[in-house]
Amino acid sequence: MLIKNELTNFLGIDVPVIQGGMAWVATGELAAAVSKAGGLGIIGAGNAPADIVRDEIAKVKAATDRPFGVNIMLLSPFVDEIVELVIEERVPVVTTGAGNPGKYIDRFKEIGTKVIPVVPSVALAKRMERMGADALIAEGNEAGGHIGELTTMALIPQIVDTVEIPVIAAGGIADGRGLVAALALGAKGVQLGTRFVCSKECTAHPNYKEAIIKARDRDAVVTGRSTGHPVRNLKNSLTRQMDNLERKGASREEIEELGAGKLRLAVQEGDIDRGSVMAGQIAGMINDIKPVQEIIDTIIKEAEEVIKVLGGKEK
Ligand code: TUI
Repeated sequence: MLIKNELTNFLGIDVPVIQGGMAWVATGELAAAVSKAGGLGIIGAGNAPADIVRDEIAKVKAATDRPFGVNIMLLSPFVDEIVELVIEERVPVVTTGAGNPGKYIDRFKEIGTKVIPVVPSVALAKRMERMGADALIAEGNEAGGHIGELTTMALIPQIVDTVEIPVIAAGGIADGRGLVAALALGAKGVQLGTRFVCSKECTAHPNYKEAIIKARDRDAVVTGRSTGHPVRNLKNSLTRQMDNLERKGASREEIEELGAGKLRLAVQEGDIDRGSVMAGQIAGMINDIKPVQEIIDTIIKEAEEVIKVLGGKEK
């Protein structure tokens, strides 16, 4: 198999495909399905307290012995209790988002939990490597949810050239072509979010999945730029209301208040007009709901075909 490398060996997975730790969306069901299919499934802790996340960890452990991870969203008020939970449960891998996890890294490493922070810049990549991160997820602006400034195309090679640890590419990737492109830029694997939302095992409301399927190339827009926490989500009443507030020069508090609870509203209640339907720019390319195993198998098959066409040799 062409696709095995130092990252798959290090993580103990079959294919270099990691599932994004999406708040509310990345439940134990989805994470278990991805890990069973040979990738790395990730539970998204989001803004949930430890008791909720503990149940999701139990679901994965009951479904598979394969490695999995928990994503810690560093803006959450429950970060400290999630850190304790992950340590108590000996979760094999931690990814982090929306901040600098530096002060927690040593504690994870002490118990052998692998730490993979999401970084949006070369500066943070360097800092994370110095502080002991095992690998990095370099996430481009094409991604859904909370995003950085740089595109995947520009960010990946710059980070790859700066650090020694493996880099995983995220943002704008949903198929085998994207995987090969990421490998060409020097990444050792990819993280997919939006593609896995439209999987059979994902427990998000059917309306949420349908909104991604209906989305076209320019529908995944950025709101909340003025708050310092820009978010990419599908255009709807909420994004228009956000735009109006921002244009009027509303305060950060006012804009954040409008956004509060809106991801849950879309994911769980299925209110895709007033809720925040976080999704990446690649949403326009996703046209079906497939089982996780089929998503992963298709990506690998496509990637191998692309490599063959490009003149690579199969091992
Ligand atoms: O974290 C994500 N995506 C997310 S988190 C989220 S929940 C949320 N909802 C509304 C507003 C804010 C958050 C929804 N989607 N992706 C990983 C990611 N991390 N993207 C960007 C970053 C990031 C940004 C700044 C990581 C580190 C960072 O560091 C700043 C610093 O403190 O140095």
